[in-house]
Amino acid sequence: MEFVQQFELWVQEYISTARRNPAAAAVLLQSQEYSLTAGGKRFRPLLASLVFSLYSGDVAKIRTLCLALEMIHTYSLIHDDLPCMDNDDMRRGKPSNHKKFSEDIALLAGDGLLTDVFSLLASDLLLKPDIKVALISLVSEKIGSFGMVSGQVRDMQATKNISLEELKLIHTLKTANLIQAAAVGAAIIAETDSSTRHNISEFSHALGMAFQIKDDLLDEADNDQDFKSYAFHLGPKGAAAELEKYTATAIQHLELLQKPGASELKALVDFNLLRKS
Ligand code: GRG
Repeated sequence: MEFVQQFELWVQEYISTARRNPAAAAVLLQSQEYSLTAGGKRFRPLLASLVFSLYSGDVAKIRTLCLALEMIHTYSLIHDDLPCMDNDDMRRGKPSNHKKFSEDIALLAGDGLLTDVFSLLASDLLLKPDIKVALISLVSEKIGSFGMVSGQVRDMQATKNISLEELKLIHTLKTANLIQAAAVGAAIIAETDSSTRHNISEFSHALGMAFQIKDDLLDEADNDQDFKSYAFHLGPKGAAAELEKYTATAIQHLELLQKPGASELKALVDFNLLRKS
């Protein structure tokens, strides 16, 4: 079975288990399900699965990490769309969560998704305790006050005078950090050595930066006037050159892994270059 189909089954199982919990408020679960199943690309779980499969075939071991990544991604999008943040009415061609439900439910749906990640990771019976602690530590570091949340605050506070250096930091924290958590989390579960993990960390940081620049370029029509985009700072050609640069760095680090199976990861790097959404 293709990994993404497998992942969709895991999401459905997760939703069914949540529904069986008598404490859960029905509307909260409906709101979470709405955004968890709204047609995301599943890029971060796919990345985790491809890194993991370089070292192990026991795919059940990355189920929780993959669910956690998508739950965090979903929470961040729900909150990002709220009127107090980006105030977006639409997401993935559908009404954003707070438009479909309400602001209070959307806020709490995100809070619940984020919190539930940690109980899921802590209670996974397939993972050894030291691995669970390492995953919880990695994920919380990448998305918390010293990671994605600060990226969002820096983004909100950015002004027209923002430097390219600050823009890169925002993109590292907002976007690359969760992509790194996917790849490094998979390397932790696969119990790889520290030099392998270092390469995977560098690879995924470069991929994360490339992912964000591609996103900027896809939105180019809106973005060349948006001072928070690479296109604004470097022009479309300069932004495309940065995309090439980060893509090449990602591939260099993949090659250092010296794994024939890394060709699938290379295909994912290329997918980012060519993607249309
Ligand atoms: C609210 C704490 C908090 C953080 C929000 C991640 C984020 C920070 C905001 C979302 C908006 C944005 C442009 C984020 C950058 C990352 C990015 C390119 C997200 C889109 O990811 P895709 O393309 O989305 O994987 P799909 O729809 O495919 O799941």
